[in-house]
Amino acid sequence: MQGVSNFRTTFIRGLKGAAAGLLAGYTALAVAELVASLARPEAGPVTVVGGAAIDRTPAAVKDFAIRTFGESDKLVLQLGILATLGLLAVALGLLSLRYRRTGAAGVLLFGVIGAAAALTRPDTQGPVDALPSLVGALAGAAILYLLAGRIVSVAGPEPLAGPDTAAGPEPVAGGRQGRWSRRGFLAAASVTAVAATGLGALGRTLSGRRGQGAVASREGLKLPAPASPAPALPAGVQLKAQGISSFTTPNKDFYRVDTALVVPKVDADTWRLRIHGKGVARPRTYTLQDLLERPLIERDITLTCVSNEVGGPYIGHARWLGVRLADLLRECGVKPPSKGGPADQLVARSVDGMALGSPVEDVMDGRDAILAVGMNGEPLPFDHGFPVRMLVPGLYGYVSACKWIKDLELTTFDAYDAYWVKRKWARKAPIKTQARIDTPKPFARPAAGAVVVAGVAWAQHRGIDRVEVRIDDGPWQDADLAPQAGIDTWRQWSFPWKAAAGGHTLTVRATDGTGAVQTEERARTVPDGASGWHSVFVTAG
Ligand SMILES: Nc1nc2c(c(=O)[nH]1)N[C@H]1C(S)=C(S)[C@@H](COP(=O)(O)O)O[C@H]1N2
Ligand SMILES: [Mo]
Repeated sequence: MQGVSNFRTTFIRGLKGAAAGLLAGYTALAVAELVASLARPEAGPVTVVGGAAIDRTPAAVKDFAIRTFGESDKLVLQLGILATLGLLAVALGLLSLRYRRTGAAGVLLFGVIGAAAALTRPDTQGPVDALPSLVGALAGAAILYLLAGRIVSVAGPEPLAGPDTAAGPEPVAGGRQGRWSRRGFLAAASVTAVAATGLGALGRTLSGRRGQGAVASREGLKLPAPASPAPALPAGVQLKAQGISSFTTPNKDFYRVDTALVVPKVDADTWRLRIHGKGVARPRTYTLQDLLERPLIERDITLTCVSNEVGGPYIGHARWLGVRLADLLRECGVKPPSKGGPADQLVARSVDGMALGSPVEDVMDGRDAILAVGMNGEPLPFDHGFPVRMLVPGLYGYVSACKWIKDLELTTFDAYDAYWVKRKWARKAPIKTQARIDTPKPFARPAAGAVVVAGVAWAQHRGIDRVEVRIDDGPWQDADLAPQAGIDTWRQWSFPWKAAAGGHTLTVRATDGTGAVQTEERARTVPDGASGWHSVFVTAG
């Protein structure tokens, strides 16, 4: 009997310790959330630790995360951080049963780690970013210390052992009756839970308010008509085949790849773009109004991510509206290297500390490199870079498509490595020719007989001249091509297949506008984009 009761006592103490740890962690995060809402929402502990983790993630792991979790990769990361913090909080709670001060100090240590993460983020605004983690940790440590002091044996008074007791008088431990203590703990724990929830909710509300100016500025933005409209899409760019991609990707379906755990909400009214650096004879800072007063161009451009696997989903097409980037650079006195300019790299920086580098030569060679303000007829969505982003047809997004842009610096590739280049991705990355089978899907079971095989092919800024399909080990056969909208866009294709019953491998390859056939050689996405032919296995029956 004695053994059972002892076990029960120990078990209940353990539960309370774990609860105290979790509540301390919860309080720390809630208080940090509140402080962040007053200081800077981007400096919340989960955001900065997540961001620091992303910064330190090797290219292969980042690619694995994108591949495995898709656009939920950030959610998975944040849940992972919360789960880890939860486990550590339980451990600290149990530790505090014996070593009260050490447990509390442990909570403080996490605050220091959070602060360090905040201060090493590329978009850090300085010491203010350390505040949320530090103040939150102080609150969490205090809560753990107080709650641990209220945990005593349920069976009866049992003085806390350990160095803390030896070090000095403890306010609550032992002494009083067990029942009182239990109620004392439950009451303190409940008050803590309610108070922390309230503070956290207040923080969330305040953070939400912060973006309201940006939201209002977006709603108030009227996009001017383009001086140079996009040519009308030829009839038939969109094939009718069931299951084929939409030629123009609706904004809400457009893929999103970036490192931002909190989507930047930039107020268009206070937004500025600075152009400066090597060989910039007339450095300048533009407001959004300055840009909107210029003649705008409208262009159809297909954007692709370097992390897109063969057959992958990280490609989208939109009609963009904005200013011609080369004109702006010329106005500032910039010359491309071929005209004697000293800078060969254009580094675009965003409000969230991202830096992407593009070849100046490509930006100024006559292609429609654009500082976009509009996407498919509306201002850029926040997810896609409001108020202004850059696009260079023919280049993967990570070397061209800076969202939430605020600064353009002319420099050299020798002098500076941009964010992804520091992480093993190539300095220069033109988009590789690719074709994708959209339908039938892998492992589909179409009825034998007439089956439409269809999909998309792309080789931005070179165009697509030909798409061929191969059934099993048969000969390559020409697919039917939809009209080409332009060399900067993808192109749809279809192939009428007479499917014999049984399993078949369908393979596709494209030829670009220069006559180069898409390589069969398989390459992974790192360092400069995947290559190889897309194939799907289907069973006709
Ligand atoms: N500020 C910022 N811009 C960015 C990125 C980023 O992480 N931060 N990612 C780039 C990458 S890798 C790609 S593929 C495109 C994706 O643009 P989208 O999210 O609008 O599709 O944005 C580019 N611009
Ligand atoms: Mo990308």
